[in-house]
Amino acid sequence: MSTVAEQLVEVLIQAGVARVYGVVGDSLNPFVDAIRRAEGIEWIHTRNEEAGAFAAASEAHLTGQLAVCAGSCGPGNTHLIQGLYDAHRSGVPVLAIASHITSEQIGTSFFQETHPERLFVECSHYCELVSQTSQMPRLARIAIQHALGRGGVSVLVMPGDVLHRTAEHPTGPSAPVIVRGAVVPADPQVRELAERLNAARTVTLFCGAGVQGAHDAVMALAGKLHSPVGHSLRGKEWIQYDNPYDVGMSGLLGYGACYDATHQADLLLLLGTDFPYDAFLPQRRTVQVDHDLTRLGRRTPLDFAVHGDVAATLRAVLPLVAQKTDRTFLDDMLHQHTGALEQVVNAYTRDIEQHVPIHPEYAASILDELAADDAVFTVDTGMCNVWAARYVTPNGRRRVIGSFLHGSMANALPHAIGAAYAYPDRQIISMSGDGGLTMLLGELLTVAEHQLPIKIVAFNNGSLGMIRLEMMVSGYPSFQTDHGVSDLAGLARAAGIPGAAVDDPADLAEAMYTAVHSPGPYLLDVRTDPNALSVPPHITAAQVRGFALAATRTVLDGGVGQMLQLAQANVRNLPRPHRA
Ligand SMILES: Cc1ncc(C[n+]2csc(CCOP(=O)(O)OP(=O)(O)O)c2C)c(N)n1
Repeated sequence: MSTVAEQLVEVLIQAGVARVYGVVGDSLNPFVDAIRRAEGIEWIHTRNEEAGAFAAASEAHLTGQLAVCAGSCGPGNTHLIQGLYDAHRSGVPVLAIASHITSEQIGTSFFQETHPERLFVECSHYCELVSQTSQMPRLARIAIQHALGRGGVSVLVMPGDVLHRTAEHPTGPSAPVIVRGAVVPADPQVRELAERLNAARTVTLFCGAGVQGAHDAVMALAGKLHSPVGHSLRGKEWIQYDNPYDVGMSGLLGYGACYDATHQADLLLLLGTDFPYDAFLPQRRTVQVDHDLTRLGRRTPLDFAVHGDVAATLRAVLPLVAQKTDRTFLDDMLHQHTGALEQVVNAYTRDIEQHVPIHPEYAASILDELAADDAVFTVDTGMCNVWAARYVTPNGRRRVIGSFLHGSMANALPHAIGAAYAYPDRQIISMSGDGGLTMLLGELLTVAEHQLPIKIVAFNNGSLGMIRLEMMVSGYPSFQTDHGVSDLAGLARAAGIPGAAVDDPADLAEAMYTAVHSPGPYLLDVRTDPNALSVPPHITAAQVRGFALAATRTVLDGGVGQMLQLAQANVRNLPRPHRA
């Protein structure tokens, strides 16, 4: 008979799990040993369980399939938390195996005792203690199905002694449902949606991550309605490419005419977005489509809502939507978008090749140019979010992920580790802040040990730059944000990863080329300007104050990379000349 640990491993293999990320230890040992002996599943050692959870989150995010991490009792569990929050808030299916102290000691304040079944409640859909062998393998299957079915984290709390015991029930076969069915909206809702779209003179579409797989349908609807199409940060990778209706992004990092298009339309249609910054939404004349009923009306009062997948809903409604004839609103917004980008772009491109320290915008634009067409970018929380939002040009094949909902620092490198396992044949680029990279610096050793061909582009401004900016616009002097520029390339080399530092913008293109084309891992330490995006020249003091106080949409206006060329191309292709 197999042990409970062996049974658990067998259930994971049946669910298609190929690896478990984490750090070994005490109560977890029976599980780790079962992995050692099993075929078709491997243990991936990370230097910190937090990184293991981030790596699993990334793998789940990119593939949509279940990914697994594990931590030993007590501190091994508590380290998992950050990455599990990230996975859970991003709605991606991760199972955490949280081993626990031996059963007879639970409740005695034993060495390393925590209560994992309480600890993980807030960052999971399902979190259960397996206290008896008779609960297995059923609870393992329920945990997996919760992670996949509800989209998020499940935690199995496994005392070491239970893992070690002989299984009571045969494992048996299992076929977890991995492919989701479509959420098809009800007919009356589809009809009313069509009536509202037809009745409105002007309609703007605002797209979130829920438009994945619905690009064609959104374009078809925009074409019929002559609608500007804006997006959130998470929606960008799915909708901004091949989009002649693009008016940019909304939110603190936003740019272009998205804000105006969403506020000036007669009707705003939210598609698959749970965009949290309600101050950027008009709070009126809004209709929402989402596959998750709980999100409807969460950010704004709604005139009407439809429960359905975006693609299924749009496919159903399109035949009922009449072709609008007046495209004045769309054309105005496209011109406004281009104008807005032209205005800001000069400030960030003028003399950029001579600017020392290097403009991070310049580094990001070169990276965008040199990165592969199907590269996966993982992006650190901090200013790298801004550079990725504005300079990484989506094309439908590239992926851009980050801790966009939990907003945790240090995510990019461990996310890149998960991405490298998920897609061993694709180029994986970690856009890391120096603060983020050094927060989980040990993961350089993980990259080196497993020879993961990750290209780490470190935006090394010697500063917690995002917070420096926040302090400044809130009227605080910057304090405790700048701790000196570290030799990140030297640290990488010490860890066994080739690396180079670059501080002369004239050398940047060649250095970046070397980095992205190196066959194995590489760290490019780009010495960037901590003052980037501090106060763009056309921003007034009142607007700067407004960033903190009223979330004005303009303060973070900065360079926008190829977005300007895309916008200019869209305007050039307008079917009639620009009206004055
Ligand atoms: C774990 C964690 N701690 C603190 C913060 C607050 N925070 C957000 S961005 C940031 C600075 C990031 O600095 P760095 O990685 O150097 O990137 P930069 O903004 O300079 O590009 C901080 C401290 C956070 N989001 N997560």
